[in-house]
Amino acid sequence: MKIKSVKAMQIFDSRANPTVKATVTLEDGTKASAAAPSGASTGKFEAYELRDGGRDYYGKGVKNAVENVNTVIHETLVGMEVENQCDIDKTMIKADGSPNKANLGANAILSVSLACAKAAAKAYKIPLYRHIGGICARTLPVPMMNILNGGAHASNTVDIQEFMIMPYGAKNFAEAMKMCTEIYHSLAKILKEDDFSTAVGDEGGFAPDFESDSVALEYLVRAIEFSDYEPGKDVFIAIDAAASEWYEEKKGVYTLPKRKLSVTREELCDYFISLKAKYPIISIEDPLSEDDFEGFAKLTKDMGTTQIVGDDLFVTNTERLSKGISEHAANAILIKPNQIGTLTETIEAVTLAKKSGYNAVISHRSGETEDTSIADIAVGLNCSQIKTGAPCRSERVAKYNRLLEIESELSRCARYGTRR
Ligand code: 2PG
Ligand code: MG
Repeated sequence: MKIKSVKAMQIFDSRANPTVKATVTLEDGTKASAAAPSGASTGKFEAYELRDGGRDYYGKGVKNAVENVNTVIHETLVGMEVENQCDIDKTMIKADGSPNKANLGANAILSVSLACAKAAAKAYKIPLYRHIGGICARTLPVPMMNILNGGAHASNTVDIQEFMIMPYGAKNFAEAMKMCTEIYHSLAKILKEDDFSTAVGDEGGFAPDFESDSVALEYLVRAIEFSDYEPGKDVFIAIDAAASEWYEEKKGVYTLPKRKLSVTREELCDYFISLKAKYPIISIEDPLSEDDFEGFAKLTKDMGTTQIVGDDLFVTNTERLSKGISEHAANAILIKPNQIGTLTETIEAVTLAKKSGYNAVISHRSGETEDTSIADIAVGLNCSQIKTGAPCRSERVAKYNRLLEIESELSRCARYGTRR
């Protein structure tokens, strides 16, 4: 099925910032669209997000990225077979010509890459996850659901960016959603009773002014118990420190901006170990800065079975992941398609992770749209974990609802993610 045209337009994400939406039309009239998400706590090694600069949209316009889709990308892809994803992605990478997609923009390239995959699936009359994973696609990921927000995603007093619940005790994805939404409601109730705000952050989690991370973790445990689940048995806790945001390169220390507290790398690692000793934490993302492979390796060793996830550390990039694997830094990778810019490279990162015994956690960005591709990518690649925010704000809930739909479609062939 040949590509007839590739077109883009500027739309808006969940933080009122412009983003790129691409539409691919095939010769038989099949059409599909995809939109690029955008981060706030972005890693410095991510693929380049092309923004216009200047006064309009406070510099965040994407008119140039849209133009690149409508001209260069359209011209190079017209006539190509849409099912040939790898060829399409490699053609765009070549047309861009830079090492990090700085010329055409990773936002331009990713939206087209995903739109091509959707168009191919549509042309074959199969769901996107089936197109990506063939008959192997059947794992429903365990949600890593962010119900308390801090860091760069909320204007509260909490420095850790995300406090998440993981319902491993569920027997399927639908039950996982029941458990998580009940806990979310319980948390709202308890917060209200204690006169805390229930306003939400960028990813739909509550963002109260807690005086410490321990208080946040206490509330999570209380909310789990209030919903009649057992912390550490039915439901576990995961955190994303997003510690690159804290690192002061010149001084070599981590300064927590909200609490205005400076600590060394060793103190920070001891702090995570002490939190893990008190709470049922099974996963810690970006506990250290994006340059510190050595620190990641030491903490991964010291924390034994704890999942240590590299987000800013690896940026969905197989070169950085290879370095991590050879140095034993972390034991899991966060997979964000827009960090690398094409579906093919996203698949390569997941494949390398799995081959090397690393877990792969599919993830949204803090700035999102109604696009649900990551739900299909998770199932298509049989990734057993997904991070896509709270069960609140439609750009987050849309991904969960898509997973519910996939689970019901797969019926008895669906397999809910397990812990390794
Ligand atoms: C993260 C993400 C998503 P952002 O750090 O993992 O939760 O945040 O998109 O702002 O980088
Ligand atoms: Mg992160």
